[in-house]
Amino acid sequence: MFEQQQKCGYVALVGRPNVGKSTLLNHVLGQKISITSRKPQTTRRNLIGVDTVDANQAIYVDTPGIHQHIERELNRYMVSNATSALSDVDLLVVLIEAGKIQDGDHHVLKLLAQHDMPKFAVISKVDLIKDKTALLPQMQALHAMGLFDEIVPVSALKKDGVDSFRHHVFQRLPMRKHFFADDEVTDQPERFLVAEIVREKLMRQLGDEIPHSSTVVIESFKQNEKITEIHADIYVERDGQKRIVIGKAGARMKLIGQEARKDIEHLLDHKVMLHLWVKVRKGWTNNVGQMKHLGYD
Ligand SMILES: Nc1nc2c(ncn2[C@@H]2O[C@H](COP(=O)(O)OP(=O)(O)O)[C@@H](O)[C@H]2O)c(=O)[nH]1
Ligand SMILES: [Mg+2]
Repeated sequence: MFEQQQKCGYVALVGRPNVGKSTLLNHVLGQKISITSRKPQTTRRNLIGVDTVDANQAIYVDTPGIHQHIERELNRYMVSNATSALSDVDLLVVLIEAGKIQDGDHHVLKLLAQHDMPKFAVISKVDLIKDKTALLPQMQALHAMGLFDEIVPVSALKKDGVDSFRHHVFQRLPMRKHFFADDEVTDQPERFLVAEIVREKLMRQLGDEIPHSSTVVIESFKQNEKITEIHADIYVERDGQKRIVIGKAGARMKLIGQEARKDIEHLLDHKVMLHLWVKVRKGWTNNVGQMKHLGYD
């Protein structure tokens, strides 16, 4: 492709927690790079996913959910990661769940209005609405705000509207030489993606409290021809949480390990031996020094 014909730009996916930002990114890329769960605040930091088709390259930035309930330093870290993405991109995409615009959305919309790059609204999870005419009032309300260049209804899970969304995004990209090679999908190192997979299984397997108190650090990552051997530490905040993660006779840890290993083998396309270890770091989610130590820099 001639470089002078190339289009390339950064596209931020933003919105309140749990609207489907990471799921949309994974379906745009046709590959899972960002972990997802039913629980809010699964994504903890900005993560890049690159969608290249011929002359077009959209560099998506998946972000943590934006919200106003800052309880701990970790929440502050997450929200400031997300809001930092509002400034340095070529296109802002806000996701709003099908149904109605909620208070949490209004907060995000107010922030968006302070930035003057082009903006799209994606109405997400439209599969949850049986009668599609019920979407019209929401689309009209978004239109009436006068903020958006496109309003695109999407169901990432049903693959509905995803290609149309990609197409609209490509159309808005500035003429610019590609930043990434055509086959690059993310800038994240494998170690980070592996830690995230383990964290996803924790998010999905445990109740409400522990997921938000836990994190995963890869201690070692050794690859030979036959197998990749990975040691990962799971950090929680209290001894009681550690007991729950381990489960009766180690049953829950075993399950988390099995599920994570399957996904990691798929990611690396290699046989994996995964060793998990649970450690306690009292109050780490509210301690900037400890957070830094655990990779939230
Ligand atoms: N029904 C339905 N659920 C979805 C869709 N997209 C995401 N979800 C679910 O919404 C929840 C939150 O998704 P996630 O991508 O983690 O949201 P994020 O916090 O905005 O990144 C998960 O349980 C997803 O499976 C969709 O298109 N349809
Ligand atoms: Mg997410």
